[in-house]
Amino acid sequence: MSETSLQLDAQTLLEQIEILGAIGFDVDFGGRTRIALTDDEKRGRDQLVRWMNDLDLDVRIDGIGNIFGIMHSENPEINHTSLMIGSHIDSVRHAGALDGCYGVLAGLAVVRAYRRAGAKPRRPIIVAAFTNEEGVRYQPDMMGSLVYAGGLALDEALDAIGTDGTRLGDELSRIGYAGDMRPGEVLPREYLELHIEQGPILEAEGYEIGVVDNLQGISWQKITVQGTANHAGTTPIRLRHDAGYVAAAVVAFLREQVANTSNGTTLATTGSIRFEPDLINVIPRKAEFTVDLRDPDEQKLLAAEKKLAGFLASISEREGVKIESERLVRFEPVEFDLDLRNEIEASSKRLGFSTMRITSGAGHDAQMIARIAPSAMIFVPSRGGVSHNPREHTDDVQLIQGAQVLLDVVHHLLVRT
Ligand code: HGY
Ligand code: MN
Ligand code: MN
Repeated sequence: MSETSLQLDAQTLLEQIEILGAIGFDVDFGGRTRIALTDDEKRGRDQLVRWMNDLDLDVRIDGIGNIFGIMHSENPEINHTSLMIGSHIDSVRHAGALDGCYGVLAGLAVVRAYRRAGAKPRRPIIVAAFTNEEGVRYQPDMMGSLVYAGGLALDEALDAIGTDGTRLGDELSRIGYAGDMRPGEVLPREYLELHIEQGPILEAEGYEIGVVDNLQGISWQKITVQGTANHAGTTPIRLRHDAGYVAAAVVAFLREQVANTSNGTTLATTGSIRFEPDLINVIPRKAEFTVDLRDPDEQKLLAAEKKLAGFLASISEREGVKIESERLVRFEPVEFDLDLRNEIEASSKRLGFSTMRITSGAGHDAQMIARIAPSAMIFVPSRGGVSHNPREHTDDVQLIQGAQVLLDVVHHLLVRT
């Protein structure tokens, strides 16, 4: 079958992005919220399964709720022969419509091209939507692909307690996605993930396609500071054990002494912070906050973690507070498969699209699948580099270009088989 008979149905891809993007949409604030295993995410899952059934895919759900749509081929064996195209459809709060969803729906578009050409691929194609990629309710992030890749035991994942106190396994059963397939029962021969860059580089440098060389390391901690509540008006500064001040000092330290001194490679973020008793005239007795550290270089990420630990020890001494740190996530940097990267570059050039090699700042399911199969990612530009935000945007023409590259790479991988 020639590549010319494989035509991307761009219209349906764009329509499905819009339909899925409407699920969990917040008319007041903007953006959609489909946090893992919530009712809205279930609605998104149900819609995806309907679309997989429309394409006559063999739909399987595994024990952590990963959804697989299998397009069988002449070869009845699907284990270690399949080409997997995946990403996620869960979101952060008030998210854009593209993060994750674009890659899953582009996978359906690839299958649709084969169906429309009346062609059976030489090897099975599997479209995957992994559970809880964002990790904002249950940690770690990329959880479904991590369990699938054997990096986290299923039982441990099912017992994860969310930021809302719920148990992951109970929620998975409640929404009806506790599947019977054993995670990892079917492993791919290779894995591709098409994703928006979520950063500013492709747009700023003027390139159409990002060939992702590697993905930076990620370190997530939850830090709890125990101080002493006291009166804001009567307690002299020198007598305070102020958990609020300590938390703020740590956040400032991370920016000034960790990120700013790393010549821009180490990123430090405190995305969530909570005080108790959280009252205007009471010195906080307790502060709970998160730290997200990232760097493409493992040694520099270790150095950043060490610097933070040293500062926590010294400030707890100085301010007479107790500080505990709980590790939530720790993933080392990942290098993607060179052969697949070259295929992505060759397809982009065949299609006349400019490419640049790029590092992924965000975590992705591909970094987990890279543990068990050759994996690679294709990026398209994000307007203004904005993501995890209702303003996330990529032009239709750019979305279509990315999907065309994906289809071309799949065709060439299956033809060379
Ligand atoms: O945190 C990340 O980079 C991903 O969006 N889960
Ligand atoms: Mn994503
Ligand atoms: Mn994301």
